[in-house]
Amino acid sequence: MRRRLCSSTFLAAVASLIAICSLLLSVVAAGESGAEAWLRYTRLSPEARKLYDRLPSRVVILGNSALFKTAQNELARDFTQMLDRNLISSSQFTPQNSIILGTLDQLHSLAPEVNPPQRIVPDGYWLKSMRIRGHECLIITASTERGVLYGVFALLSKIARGEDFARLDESQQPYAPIRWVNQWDNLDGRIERGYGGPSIFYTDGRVRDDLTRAGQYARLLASIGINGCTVNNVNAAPGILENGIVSQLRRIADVFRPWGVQLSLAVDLSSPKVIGGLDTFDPLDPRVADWWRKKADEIYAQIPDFGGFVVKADSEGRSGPSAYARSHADAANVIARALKPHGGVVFYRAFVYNHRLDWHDLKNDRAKAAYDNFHPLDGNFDDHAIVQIKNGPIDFQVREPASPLFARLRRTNQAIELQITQEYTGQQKHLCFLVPMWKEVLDFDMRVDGNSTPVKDLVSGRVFHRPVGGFVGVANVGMDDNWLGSPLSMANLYGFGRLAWNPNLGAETIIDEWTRLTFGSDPLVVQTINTLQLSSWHVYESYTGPLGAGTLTNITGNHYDPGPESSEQNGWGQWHRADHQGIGMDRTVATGTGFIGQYPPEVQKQYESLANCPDNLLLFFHHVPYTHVLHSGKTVVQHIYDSHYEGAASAAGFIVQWKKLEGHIDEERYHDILTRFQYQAEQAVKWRDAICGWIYSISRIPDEKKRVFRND
Ligand code: GCV
Repeated sequence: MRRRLCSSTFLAAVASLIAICSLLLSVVAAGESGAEAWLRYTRLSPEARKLYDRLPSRVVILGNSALFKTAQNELARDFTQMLDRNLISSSQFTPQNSIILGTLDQLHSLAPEVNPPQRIVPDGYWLKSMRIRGHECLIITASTERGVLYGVFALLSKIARGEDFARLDESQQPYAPIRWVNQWDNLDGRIERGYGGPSIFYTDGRVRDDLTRAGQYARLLASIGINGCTVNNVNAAPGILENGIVSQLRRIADVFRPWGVQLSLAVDLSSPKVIGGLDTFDPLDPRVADWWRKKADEIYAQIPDFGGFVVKADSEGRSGPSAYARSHADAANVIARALKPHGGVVFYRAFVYNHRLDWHDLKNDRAKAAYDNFHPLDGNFDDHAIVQIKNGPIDFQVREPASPLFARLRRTNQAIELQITQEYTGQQKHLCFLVPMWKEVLDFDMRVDGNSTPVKDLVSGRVFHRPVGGFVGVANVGMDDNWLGSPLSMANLYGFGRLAWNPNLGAETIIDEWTRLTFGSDPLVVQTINTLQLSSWHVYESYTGPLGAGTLTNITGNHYDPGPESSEQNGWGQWHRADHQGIGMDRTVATGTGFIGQYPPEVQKQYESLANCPDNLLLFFHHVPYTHVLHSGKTVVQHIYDSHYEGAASAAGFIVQWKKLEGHIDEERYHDILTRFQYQAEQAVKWRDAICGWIYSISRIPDEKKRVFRND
């Protein structure tokens, strides 16, 4: 009997051991949805935890605002998660080892000897290990409360990535004050060009009751230093400014505020007429100015930290100042003046063009529109207005040169608009890490007045000493667990934030941080994912649009499938001008549209001559015969064939590389991403065959490697 009991106890113990093991296994196997993005803060191994043994367990919070509470909670929660340590919080410094959170002013009253090595600008922070009254302290300080929160996130990121720091003395400053995202959400809950599910803000014409996701989004944004979010589509419904909606929007601002994210709104210029009951929206009419003033006052009464407005006017059918023969500066200024007393700003988009261009006229060129519309107005915009300029002169294509307008606004605030949502770059179904592309634009030297003037210094206001400027990213996250629809695409949101904070960071550094935070630090995982991400833009470009050919995608439809013929013979102006003799837009000053003349002289020189123009932008600037020989020694047509075959092969290679990670990351994300790569590889073949077949059918020049046969 005793023996039987023993053996049954033993069996029960084994059974429960198996149950525990399978539970543990299922924890690993169940995987992750991606909802935590780069803020997973998983438990570090005992060995890795040792690195942080010397960090104090006591945290002193010198302020008591909502932002400080956020910082304190974030620190406490993530210390527990990562280090299995419970921090003891206090609002008083008593002499013992402590982590101290406070603004510089607060800190000075505690320890006047604490002096940062340089001035800390708003939102910047300083992490400093030092002895205070004989005790080891780690100070997280800043000139503003938001900066302290950013400092906390910086410390947590270091720990999550296993960075070995014994002592810290690091100050970080943002490159520019504007680091915002735009969401193109509609009140009905749909998102224009959103690929991550419905809106996290709205459903059925109203603000959602449950704004948990909006709060989590603000946390993600704050963790990478983003300080503003425009919560509705730039194709704005005038109704967004109705009183009933503004009081609902206030709830979004309330969940943003603890994270230091300011809410802003896209507005339609005709609002004074459409919802305001006036018979005009003429920006120079005093009644219109009065309407905007009162509207701003009303909003600030409800949302005291409101950021401002974004305006898309006279573009793609939107109303605009042209209705009253007024200028864009008139339109921007009437709104800027309403916002100024409250400290708000208006972003006026330079994305203004005629979408009914006559395509028969070879001199017409949509690329010229932003400069033509805004350069003559330089100096006419108020200080509280910022001209928001898309990175390229067309519209977020896979390869465009930097917009010349960046170099041509000397007396106007500007911000660059980058697109995180992958409208023309695979819609989150294809891997396309955009940081290398953005870096090319931000680092592009415009040679203004013959000096080094990279775009990042123009948009941040450094070159022309503008009071404000910066970076705007069109994010379009949605209700999908992983925010953008694909876990790997979140690297673009992370990368945007990191570049907006510091455009001098390398793409390699950014992706390495992101991969470690998102997937952990297994060397195989880090190396594989970094390599995939860093090659992905080039791969996507090679099978969808090599040589700067412009839009080969379905322009009149989904902006996703191949559709090279749809770009031509319509007024949208995303032309590639392919015919039986050659391909490319002639934008030269000598024989073409003259677009190149909008750049400063040294840049003009580079692009105007076929000999100097880089291959990857050749067809953006020149119309050449298919037999034109590139710098690489290949003909244009053969390059197009080869590029598509190489691109499709590389996309297939993504699957092979990814499969090496089986068992190294959680199953859920492993399988999700594997399925995406399998789909991408099929789509790459579809693109390859469509574009190669089309090029062959118009050029009639066979592929030297005899792979292309279609469309005869
Ligand atoms: C919000 C492109 C997009 C539009 C977008 C527009 C813009 O044309 O396809 O969906 O509209 O850009 O940036 O205003």
